[in-house]
Amino acid sequence: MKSWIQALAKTRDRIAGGFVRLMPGLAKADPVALDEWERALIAADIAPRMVGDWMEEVRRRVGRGDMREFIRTMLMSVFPPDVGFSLALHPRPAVILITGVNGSGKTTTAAKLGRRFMKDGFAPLLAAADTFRAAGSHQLKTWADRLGVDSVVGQHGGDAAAVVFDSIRAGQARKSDVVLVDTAGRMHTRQPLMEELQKVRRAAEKAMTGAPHECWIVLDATLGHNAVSQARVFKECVNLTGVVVSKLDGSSKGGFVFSVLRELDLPVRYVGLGEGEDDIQPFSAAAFVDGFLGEGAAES
Ligand SMILES: Nc1nc2c(ncn2[C@@H]2O[C@H](COP(=O)(O)OP(=O)(O)OP(=O)(O)O)[C@@H](O)[C@H]2O)c(=O)[nH]1
Ligand SMILES: [Mg+2]
Repeated sequence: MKSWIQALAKTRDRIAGGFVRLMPGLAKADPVALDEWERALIAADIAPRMVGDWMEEVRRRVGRGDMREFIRTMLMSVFPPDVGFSLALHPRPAVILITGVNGSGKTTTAAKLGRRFMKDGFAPLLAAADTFRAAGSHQLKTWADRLGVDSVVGQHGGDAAAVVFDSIRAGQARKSDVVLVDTAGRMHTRQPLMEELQKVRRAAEKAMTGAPHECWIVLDATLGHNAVSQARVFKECVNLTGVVVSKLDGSSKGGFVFSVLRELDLPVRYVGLGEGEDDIQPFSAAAFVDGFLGEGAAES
């Protein structure tokens, strides 16, 4: 299982030596260190507007006391307090629709979440509603069988909306706690595919009042800030309620996570830290900021 510190190594490596190296210079109000710090933030794919705001605060503060703790608190304040996501607040079964562009990590995320919920004592059901790709449903079914999680699988070429309807009804009959619906990848620019997603959503509503209770988009962290523009289109189309960031471990642009809430008004629910079945964690502002700043950032 990968840690946040390991997973954010590539983002930190973008800045030779990492952020911690710059701290002594900031503490001494060294203008070169300040410029380097600003460039480092931009290189990590943080929105320039946010970097501008931070730099103003940092410049006001440099040379006065412990910069590391000041910066850590400033970065943490971007996020709401860590409360985590609670299935218990939802009716049974809670229906979670997992959406996103091609290859973003939806199927892997659905499987990892299924395992996580099962470990937490819930009864999950994985619904393979990617009927578009021949291997789509098969891939989730393989995960489900390996993890020992219940599943409903759609036929290749079948109607994804029908699979969603059937899987929610199956979840009710089998007394599942949560139905995790894996959908086919779609480009946000392809209108007919986005309409199909709306149809999938309506099928969930028809199967169970109030469903889907959550609709998440999986954002590939290797795309950095570009992933945010995709999410905007999905949000307009299907009323997203949250974000899962995948592949944080493979990304050097992890800084985009700082802009998700401000630009999309959506919480980051979970983060994928690797390809393994346990490499998913509830989003934690403290873990993210410490991973971003590097070893030693937490103590000061
Ligand atoms: N390193 C890393 N790889 C990941 C992570 N999540 C997914 N992947 C990899 O990303 C690739 C695509 O993952 P899938 O889950 O198949 O993506 P998808 O969104 O379902 O793809 P489509 O259904 O084709 O749209 C796979 O090779 C996964 O192993 C992660 O958190 N870290
Ligand atoms: Mg998939």
